[in-house]
Amino acid sequence: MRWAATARGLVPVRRVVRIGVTGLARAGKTALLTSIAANLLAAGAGLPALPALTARLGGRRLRVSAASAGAADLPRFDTAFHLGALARDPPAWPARTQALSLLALELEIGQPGPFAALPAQRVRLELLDYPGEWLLDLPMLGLGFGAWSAGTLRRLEKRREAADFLAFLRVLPVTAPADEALARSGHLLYRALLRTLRDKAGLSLLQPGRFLMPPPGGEPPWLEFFPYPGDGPLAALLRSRYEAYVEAVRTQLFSPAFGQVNALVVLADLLSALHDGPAAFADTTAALAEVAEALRWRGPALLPNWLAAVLGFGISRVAFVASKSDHVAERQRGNLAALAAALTRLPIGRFVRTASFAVAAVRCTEDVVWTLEGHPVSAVRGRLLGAERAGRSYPGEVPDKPPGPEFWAHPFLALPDFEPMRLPLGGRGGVPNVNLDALLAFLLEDVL
Ligand SMILES: Nc1nc2c(ncn2[C@@H]2O[C@H](COP(=O)(O)OP(=O)(O)OP(=O)(O)O)[C@@H](O)[C@H]2O)c(=O)[nH]1
Ligand SMILES: [Mg+2]
Repeated sequence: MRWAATARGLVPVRRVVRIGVTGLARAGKTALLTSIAANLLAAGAGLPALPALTARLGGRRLRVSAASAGAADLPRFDTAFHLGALARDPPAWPARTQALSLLALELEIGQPGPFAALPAQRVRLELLDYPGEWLLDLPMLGLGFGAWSAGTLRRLEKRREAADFLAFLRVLPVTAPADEALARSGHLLYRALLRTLRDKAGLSLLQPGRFLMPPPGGEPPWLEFFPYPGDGPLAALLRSRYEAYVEAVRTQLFSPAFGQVNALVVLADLLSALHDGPAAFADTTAALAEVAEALRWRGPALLPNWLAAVLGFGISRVAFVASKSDHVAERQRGNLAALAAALTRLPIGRFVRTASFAVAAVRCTEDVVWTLEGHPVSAVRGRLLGAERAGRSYPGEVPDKPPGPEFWAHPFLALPDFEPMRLPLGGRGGVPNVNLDALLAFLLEDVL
């Protein structure tokens, strides 16, 4: 712990720990932030909400309170609103996140045993809720316009939804003029295509993310580009816009107001990807691998990981988290965490601590043993959204590494939409979860 000399004598310096919660769209980020806030507040009130974290404290006192958003020019994460919705009868899940927001908590951690009379360590814990679409802008940081266009077009060639956009590209000569109307038509076609691929085809690996979820404060004119394999004045115009885009992403990521996170959580709904079939699984895992790769090899203009670590800033911890693990029973969750680690090829570097977890931020089910065709299986039981009574679900075995063709021959059965359990004390008693305490103990290890 660091100390500062003040008029009151030596007092501990308040540390700021900033954690970015990222993940593909609908992966469960907002639910995770809500649950972290509710459970930390409950643990701070002495309730047994986060046993692994409390054990890590080894008897030291923990106090938690909501902190003011401070001077940060970021919208505040509305914990009361989200928790209120979860605590309603019937409970409601969060709506889709439209913009970045910040959750700030004040932690006071008492000194150990003989030093208990000394002032507590104070930590301002900040968590950022990112729109899912933005995560895939990270891999673009390391790519030039040509390579990005080529990679993107290769993926699009396989999609019939891309027919109109690809037809537009086919009639464009390689040396097309730098014409604003052309740039605009191409951009609008490409942007509409991204929306279709997200909303109708359920794809994740869609770039640039800010085309789907624009940044706050209006759209800058340089947003108007699209992937284009040409090599003339139009290509030069689009390249300059692409570079301005990438620069803006980079600046936002490292500006104190916007990014500059110490730790990153990358959430992925791997169970839904397994359920949706080989194409959806390939799309999700390619997106995840691209993100892990972007964290591994930072672009040349960024500080290398080791230098950032030496200078004491930059991302020092990354947790890859398979979300919604309450869809499967405890026996399967180890496999789920192992699958997340295999897909991201952990560890990702010498100076970044990495780990994978299978978490349910808002646990909707309990484990039960079910006899299926004469054999006992570990299943789960919970109330389906809108249903009167609880039902059982056994989605099947979770693979611990990327599955081969034999897995897809017997695909994952059911992945129903569960309703959150009724919250104890209207949310003040915390939110039932799976493994949230282990995730927090990892993220906060440096201050614990
Ligand atoms: N069973 C279960 N379902 C969950 C859990 N967390 C989230 N979900 C489901 O996943 C949906 C999306 O969760 P969100 O927290 O809104 O996801 P998000 O990542 O913030 O989504 P965007 O803001 O759209 O990117 C919810 O509406 C729930 O249906 C969980 O812990 N368990
Ligand atoms: Mg959200």
